[in-house]
Amino acid sequence: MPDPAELYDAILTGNAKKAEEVTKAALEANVNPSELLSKYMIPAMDEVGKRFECNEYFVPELLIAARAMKTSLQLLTPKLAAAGAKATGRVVIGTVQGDLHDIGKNLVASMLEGGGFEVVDLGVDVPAEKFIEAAQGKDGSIVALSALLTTTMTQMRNVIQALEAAGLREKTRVIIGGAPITQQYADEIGADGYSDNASAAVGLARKLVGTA
Ligand code: B12
Repeated sequence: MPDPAELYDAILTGNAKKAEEVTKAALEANVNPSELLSKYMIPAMDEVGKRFECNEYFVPELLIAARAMKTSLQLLTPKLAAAGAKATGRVVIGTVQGDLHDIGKNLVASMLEGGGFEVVDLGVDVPAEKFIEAAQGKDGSIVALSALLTTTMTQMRNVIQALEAAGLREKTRVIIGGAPITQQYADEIGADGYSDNASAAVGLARKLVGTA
């Protein structure tokens, strides 16, 4: 059986095939899925994030690491749910209405999953009502909005206003990102946080958990 510690390297180097192989073998050998996640997978994604922040890794490395992480997570998720492992928090993520760009959003979603969050991915071109529906009844959720177009970033304000109108604003945190987004814009529309990359999005979400 491969050593479960090999999972760390497989994710760090973006080797999805190896990650799948080690995860399958570890689960067959009854290694605790929460242990796989907390000892090898999350630390590997944390390291990916650090390397990205100091310009050792770039977007392609992030994407392949995220893909390897996703491959393992897909195998692990049913076992984790069965074991009742508690997620760090819940994030509802989507690209706003009118916008079809999803590479950055997917990366943020994968990194958040890697960071232990339960992620509900609503996809692209998501109208405000869909975000509301997904946050309703789930107090403490973080709503994460992505936009890549200057013409669609204005939808972010609509989502915040719709949360207010639905009486959910106090119970929900809103984080935003995407190429045209800035901290100044986040402040202007009353979002709770902004980050310009997927790795920092995890730190941001961790900071906001429990503040809603
Ligand atoms: C790939 C791409 C496309 C692909 C998208 C494929 C896909 N599945 O996503 C296709 C070809 C479909 C496309 C279409 C269009 N595109 Co385009 N596209 C791009 C391009 C080249 C790269 C975007 C990308 O994937 N970057 C890589 C990812 C990893 O980076 P990212 O998205 O910024 O995400 C990171 C951060 O921003 C942050 N982040 C992102 N989301 C979130 C969310 C949260 C909550 C947080 C915390 C952080 C966060 O973390 C991410 C990871 O680190 C950009 C150019 C650019 N440099 O941005 C143009 C660009 C965004 N597109 C542009 C345009 C104009 C269009 C079109 C209108 C073109 C046309 N005339 O049809 C259409 C619009 C379609 C639509 N309705 O959405 C313009 C936008 C101009 C503007 N200022 O509005 C750009 C800037 C190109 C340009 N320079 O003109 N596009």
